[in-house]
Amino acid sequence: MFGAWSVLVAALVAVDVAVADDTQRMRYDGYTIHQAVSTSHDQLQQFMSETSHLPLSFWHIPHAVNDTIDIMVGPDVLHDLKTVFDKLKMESKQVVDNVESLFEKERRSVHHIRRRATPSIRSYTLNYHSYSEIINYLHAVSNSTNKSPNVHADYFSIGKTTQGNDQVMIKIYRQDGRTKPAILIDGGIHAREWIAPAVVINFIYQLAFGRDSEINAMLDNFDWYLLPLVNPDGYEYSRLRDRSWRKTMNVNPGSPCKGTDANRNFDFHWNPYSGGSTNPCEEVYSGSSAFSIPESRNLGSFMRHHGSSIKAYLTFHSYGQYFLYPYGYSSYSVAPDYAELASLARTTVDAMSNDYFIGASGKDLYPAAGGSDDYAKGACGIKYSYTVELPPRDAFGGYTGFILDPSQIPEVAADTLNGLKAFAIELDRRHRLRL
Ligand code: 0X9
Ligand code: ZN
Repeated sequence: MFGAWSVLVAALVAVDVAVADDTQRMRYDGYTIHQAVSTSHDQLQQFMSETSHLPLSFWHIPHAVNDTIDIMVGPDVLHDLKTVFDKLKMESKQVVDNVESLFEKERRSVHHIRRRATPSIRSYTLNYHSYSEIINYLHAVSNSTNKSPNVHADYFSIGKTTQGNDQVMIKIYRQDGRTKPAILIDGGIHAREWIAPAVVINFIYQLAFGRDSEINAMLDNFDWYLLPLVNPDGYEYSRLRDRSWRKTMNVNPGSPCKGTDANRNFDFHWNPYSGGSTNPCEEVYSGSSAFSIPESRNLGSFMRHHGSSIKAYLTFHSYGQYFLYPYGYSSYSVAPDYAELASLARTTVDAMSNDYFIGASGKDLYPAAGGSDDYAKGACGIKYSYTVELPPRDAFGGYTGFILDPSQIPEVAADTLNGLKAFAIELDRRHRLRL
């Protein structure tokens, strides 16, 4: 235990130094966020095409008619954006007056909690952490659980990212001589959605050290594969250089822009023209081909190799409070067994106090091809595959989109844990009945 603590303290010092180097950080002084509502499909489509040439950052892509569109815009482009709003007679309001202050407030909060933290494994669950701290945490979890008689945590890499970082997974299981089905959970495909890895880190803690009857049942009935950070390169870039970064960090030959949207790059009905892009400078760039980047390729090959034992896959994103099931590759493609997926989602959401919208990715929301959820189900036969968009929902009614203060982590994690407990109980019931 002492060993794990000293690793932890060393890591905290190293990261503080990195955070102190602010010289190359992208600043968002004078950037504003606007929330608009579209009242028809036509208007939404027209809006997307009229703004396609503008350098906007969509924090919340319009999911449906009457859903909000959250857009971050720089001071130089604000006039052009407002012209489009006026032209299409769309109502909008400015919900953030200075994005840089929002980011700065979060940085201060992270720093403050870090300084007050007493080094312990639990302290990792209460804040956002660097990639190297997350690695140390997973090491510490596996070192301590492996001393207990029957709960094990095996730490391994599923492969390396473009920048040579390991995509680190931990398998948590109870060794009792039974062969069990497995559940795969990941977070952090999108760099800026920090609450997602934080929730997975909290869940790892509960599985490894929580001992209530539901956690015990979760370990009696399933093996758990947990990958808290699918995209460590992008995550580090969002921590140290650009808080709004979504993609991976690969170089795109012939383009000045880096990165691929890993959730557009999986090899199942891959199609940049469906919710993705062929332009490397866009946030939803689908890559030069399916599985062109290692982040999605490695995760995909893990799913393929373990597909027959994995019964469920949950991939955590943010934000909006959606519990989505496949398929997402087009608006016309709902999984044939969608009713079973929807009812398991209903059981899960009923156990949570935050209200989640349940729906089919492509049909009920927006089509986006190349997602990890579609690949898990369509190419690997993982029946229960979901994308979970974590809180907040009303992003600007007190919360601020991806910028969820670290003091909110415990509440979101505890609510998600209640959902996961109900999910595992119901999945086990169906498994036993061979449903
Ligand atoms: O667009 C995405 O990749 C996800 N939403 S997010 O705001 N976190 O970016 C939703 C993915 C849903 N699944 C598929 N379209 N396959
Ligand atoms: Zn996402």
